[in-house]
Amino acid sequence: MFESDQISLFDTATGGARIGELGAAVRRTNLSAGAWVDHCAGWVSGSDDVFTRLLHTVDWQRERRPMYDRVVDVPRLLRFYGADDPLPDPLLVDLRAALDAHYRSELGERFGTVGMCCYRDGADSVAWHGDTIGRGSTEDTMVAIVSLGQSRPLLLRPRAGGASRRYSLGHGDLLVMGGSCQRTWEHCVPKTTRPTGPRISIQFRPQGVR
Ligand SMILES: O=C(O)CCC(=O)C(=O)O
Repeated sequence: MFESDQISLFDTATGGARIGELGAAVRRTNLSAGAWVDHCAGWVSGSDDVFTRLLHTVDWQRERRPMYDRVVDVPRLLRFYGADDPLPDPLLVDLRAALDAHYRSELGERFGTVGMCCYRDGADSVAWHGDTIGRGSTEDTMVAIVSLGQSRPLLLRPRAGGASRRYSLGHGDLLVMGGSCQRTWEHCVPKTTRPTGPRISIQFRPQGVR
């Protein structure tokens, strides 16, 4: 950790949301092939107002993509912010700074971009994939996810085959996929038929990782 980056428990400027300490609160699980996952339940507290604000004020984008012989709706809303783009809430700035303070020495660079997904209900989902459009296809890296709103499971499975793992991501939880995770494992958020409220996933990635 870099001293100048040190951040302890603090109030953000966002209506009482609080970011907890990382460190002992983070539980690391080593997966196979140099992949690992860090999990910190309840890292952010008091974030109901931020969640509601993001849900209603972000200019969420609907995307469509080709699938076989058709073009289909991507089953979630999306918004992407480049490293130099203004972020839609000061909490996101504080989260990125807190992640940098904790992970920068291990990651060797700062988190830059912020991607957000809005899962409106249980019909929204993301299929099995790794973030391999950019450098994650060839380099170890980290993707940090902060989850707000409805709890949804995030599943991970090794590309080489084998048992999957399940993390239930609740309101304010942090999950970081690290090491080779993007190229040796895949992750997904499956659909569910249970009554399910909205969830926002906020993903912090180093520049060039997509
Ligand atoms: O919903 C999540 O937390 C995962 C999002 C994800 O996998 C992605 O956008 O690549």
